[in-house]
Amino acid sequence: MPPTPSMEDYIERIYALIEEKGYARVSDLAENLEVHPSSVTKMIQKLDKGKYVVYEKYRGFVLTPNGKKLGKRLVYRHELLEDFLKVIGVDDENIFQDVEGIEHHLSWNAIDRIGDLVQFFEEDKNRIKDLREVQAKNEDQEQS
Ligand SMILES: [Mn+2]
Repeated sequence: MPPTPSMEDYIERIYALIEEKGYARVSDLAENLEVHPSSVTKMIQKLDKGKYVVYEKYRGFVLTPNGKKLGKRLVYRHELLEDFLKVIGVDDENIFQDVEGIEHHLSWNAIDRIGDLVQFFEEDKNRIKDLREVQAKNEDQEQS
């Protein structure tokens, strides 16, 4: 059974926390995801059942090799989509929420093609400049 969007959010955040601090606790996750600790505990049990984490009641939890692999991909996906929105000129203040809104709803095929597009723009900064010119033209038109 593939993970639900909410499971993906948890796996992504657990992976990022472990990368950053070496461990992930229920309290860190609750704070990070702005949810009640009891919701975290419930989700951890679900992730344990799905074999993404190993949960030990009084000692916390760790990612299984499978959970770790998925977590790495989910963090990559989030960062790629942020780069993508930045490249296409989305305002900084919208980027995080927009990525949170779309990241669970794209195929890995689409993610790979977006990766190509980001690479296409980053390999030659003139391409970004050309895109910005189109955008400036459109903004002028919107205003007139
Ligand atoms: Mn995310």
